[in-house]
Amino acid sequence: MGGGCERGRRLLPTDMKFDVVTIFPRMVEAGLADGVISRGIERGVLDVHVHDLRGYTIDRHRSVDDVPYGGGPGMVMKPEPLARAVEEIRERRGVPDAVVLLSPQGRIFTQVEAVRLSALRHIVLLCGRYEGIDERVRTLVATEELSIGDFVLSGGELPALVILDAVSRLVPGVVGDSRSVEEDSFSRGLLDCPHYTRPSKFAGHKVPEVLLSGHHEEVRLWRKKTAIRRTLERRPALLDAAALDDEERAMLEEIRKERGVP
Ligand code: JEW
Repeated sequence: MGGGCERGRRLLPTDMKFDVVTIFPRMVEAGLADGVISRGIERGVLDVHVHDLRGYTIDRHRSVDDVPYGGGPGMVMKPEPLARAVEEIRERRGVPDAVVLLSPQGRIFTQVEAVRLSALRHIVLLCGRYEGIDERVRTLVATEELSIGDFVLSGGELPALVILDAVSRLVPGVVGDSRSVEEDSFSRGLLDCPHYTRPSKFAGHKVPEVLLSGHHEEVRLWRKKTAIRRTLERRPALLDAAALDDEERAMLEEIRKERGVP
């Protein structure tokens, strides 16, 4: 999906290419069909190819897995189809900047990792299934290994879509209004402030008066303060890592005093 496209009037190359290798291509394609990623593809900014791993098998049964050496339950993904897939991608689409193996053993994917990957031009995502992948894929084919968090999943397809979404929205032109990307809570290192829309009274609960007041400076200060309060209450470790400016540090002090914490 995607590729060179008439953006503006000129024929321009895409800003970022992804290749996803999976035994469930329809599952990945379904995740690309709507939302941010499909918009990026339509605009010619993103180019995503999904490859069916079985297309890179050469045996009659199109096997992608086999029993583990040493015995034990479950199956292990064979190295040859994955290595062949990456080799063909290299030949047809150029040498990628990263070959990412999705796995629970990987480094945890965070917004910092998303920003790093968004500076690359071409990323291959390898999705595993079964009990795991032959170790030689990790050492010979992948350039890095990422996990999306400490929970059990059945395979790498959802992690690949998570990474595609988080990285794509950082590519200029994918998200319509670049202000929403800059203001995203994790880019600032704080949780988001509460949001309200009409009606001004719902189920007996009113929208905070300051948001109806039309005082832009007061609104700005309220949003900042509620964001810091929420971060302190729900994710205090984020505050240690956040680079707070003078105003934000003063607010944090105020909130700590209000709560009676030293
Ligand atoms: C991820 C690829 C391939 C999970 C998260 N979970 C798990 C797990 C699996 C097999 C053996 C041991 C643990 C399932 N699995 C994957 C899970 C990625 C595969 C098989 C994954 N990020 N990435 N949180």
